[in-house]
Amino acid sequence: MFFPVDPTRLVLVVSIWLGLAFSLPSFGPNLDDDTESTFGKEPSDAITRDVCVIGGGAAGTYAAIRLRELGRSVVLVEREEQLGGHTRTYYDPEGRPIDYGVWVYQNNTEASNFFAHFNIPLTGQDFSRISEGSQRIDLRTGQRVPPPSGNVTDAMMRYVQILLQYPYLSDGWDLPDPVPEDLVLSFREFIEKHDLGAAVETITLYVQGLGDILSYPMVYIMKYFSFGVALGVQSGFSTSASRANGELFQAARNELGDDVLLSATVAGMERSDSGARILVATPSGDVLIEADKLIIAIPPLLKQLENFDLNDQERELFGQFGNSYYYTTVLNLSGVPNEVQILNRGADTPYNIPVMPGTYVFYPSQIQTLFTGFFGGGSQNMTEDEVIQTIKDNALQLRNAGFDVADPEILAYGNHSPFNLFVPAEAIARGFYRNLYSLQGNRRTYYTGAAWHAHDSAALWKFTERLLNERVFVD
Ligand SMILES: Cc1cc2nc3c(=O)[nH]c(=O)nc-3n(C[C@@H](O)[C@@H](O)[C@H](O)COP(=O)(O)OP(=O)(O)OC[C@H]3O[C@@H](n4cnc5c(N)ncnc54)[C@H](O)[C@@H]3O)c2cc1C
Ligand SMILES: *[C@@H]1O[C@H](CO)[C@@H](O)[C@H](O)[C@H]1NC(C)=O
Ligand SMILES: *[C@@H]1O[C@H](CO)[C@@H](O)[C@H](O)[C@H]1NC(C)=O
Ligand SMILES: *[C@@H]1O[C@H](CO)[C@@H](O)[C@H](O)[C@H]1NC(C)=O
Ligand SMILES: *[C@@H]1O[C@H](CO)[C@@H](O)[C@H](O)[C@H]1NC(C)=O
Repeated sequence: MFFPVDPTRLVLVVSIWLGLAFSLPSFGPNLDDDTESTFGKEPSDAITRDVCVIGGGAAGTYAAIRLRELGRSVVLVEREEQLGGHTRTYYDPEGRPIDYGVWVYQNNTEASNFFAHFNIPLTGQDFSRISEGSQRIDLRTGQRVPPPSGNVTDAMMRYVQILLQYPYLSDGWDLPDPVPEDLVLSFREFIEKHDLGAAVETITLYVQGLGDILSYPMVYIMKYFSFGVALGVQSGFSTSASRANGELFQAARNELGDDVLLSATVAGMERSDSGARILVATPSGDVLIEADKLIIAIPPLLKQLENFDLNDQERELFGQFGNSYYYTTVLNLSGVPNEVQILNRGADTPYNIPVMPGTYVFYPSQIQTLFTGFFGGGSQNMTEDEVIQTIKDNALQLRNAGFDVADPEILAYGNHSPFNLFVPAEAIARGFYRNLYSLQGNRRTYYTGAAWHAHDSAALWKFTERLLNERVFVD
């Protein structure tokens, strides 16, 4: 997610339709104490918790912190060495931070409360300095590309008016049956139907990482460039005042202490209507977790769910997901002025959409000569070497556009793949998401994360808050 171009402040009168029904929960009994080894080997440690959360990205970390705050015992299981998922912060040799993953937040209650919980101050993010310095260049050749023709402000306002017709998109995937036609058109068809060509650049600069975006079912674009995001464009996004969003997850890790297992993978699982047993492999040995409830907050691809005890229904639904590939870097790109952002545009493509795999944008950081490079792999699973080579090739094309760039040096690399999980429009029309949502609560298992709502941290915190209050605490 990214928003470097500010064609417009959307002038909208807005009513907020979301109300959270907070219900104070009662909680079910713990699992029967049954110390017998479930998975054929004796774990070195066994723990009992009200809730086990798997996946310590935006959604899972929020769930774990809130559950503890509301008096539940919890354990959070994360495969990597740190929490945060798509949130990454690079520190230069002098210790100055650059966020090169999640960058800005919608200013909603959950986001401000979550940061306030850790006493991390937020500030407004102002894009105007940078967006005025945008240069559009085809990074395959260095050729300059003109800005979109037509009235961008007008097209964006019409797009947002269409969004207002589908308020339930802000809440998850509770789509009506039949699913409205606009939502299952491809992005290409939708643009043509509503004459929104002038809005494509703005939308696609924000909606990054999807792959072949013109063929995407429109509902994914609308859930990404959502009404909440449009509000952010109008009244500002928030970001950590230190410009180091990773601090949020560092603070969460400190607070969770022994209740977080890092570098931990699921080695076995047995769920039933009375609870879950999860065997987790950690660097200090296997841990058997007995939990009353399980929250799964990872991308639900079969590949990521090895050793989970999936039933036929779960396997059939998760097996339908395809995914895209998305990468980021921090690079030292001397020769490009610090107030200039480089937008990769296709000189000869529909709506000048950049060609994938390729760079989306080189965005200047607070530090002279350092840029974040956002990179789309499209449908290609690339190696780190391939990504870095293509980014460097793209940067060197800037010489043909008149920039005296030195050989770019890559200072940090982030692999955000698998990024977006999607199914075809026909599956959505047939009720894929209705069936997916019917899994919530089965065998005491609940799901959150981007595949269940949107790639939007603040929106996921709101979604997770509702899941806790309306399902996890109530069932
Ligand atoms: C480059 C980039 C920039 C973005 N910028 C913004 C932005 O500015 N603002 C914004 O709101 N959103 C932004 N987003 C979207 C981002 O907010 C969401 O994608 C969000 O991170 C999704 O959270 P999640 O918890 O669903 O998934 P993730 O953050 O991906 O977390 C999933 C976690 O589960 C772990 N995991 C996976 N499999 C397993 C397993 N089998 N066992 C244990 N752990 C596992 C992963 O290691 C990861 O930590 C951006 C995303 C990217 C990639
Ligand atoms: C977020 O919204 C609140 C309430 O409307 C406001 O007080 C605060 O200043 C906003 N914060 C930022 C960083 O925009
Ligand atoms: C573009 O559209 C907006 C909103 O409809 C309008 O206010 C503005 O005058 C238009 N600009 C031009 C140059 O036509
Ligand atoms: C970036 O490159 C310039 C010139 O090549 C060099 O002077 C500077 O130290 C580099 N900065 C970092 C953080 O590597
Ligand atoms: C991409 O390829 C790597 C190396 O072959 C593999 O480990 C990884 O699982 C693949 N990722 C995805 C999302 O398919």
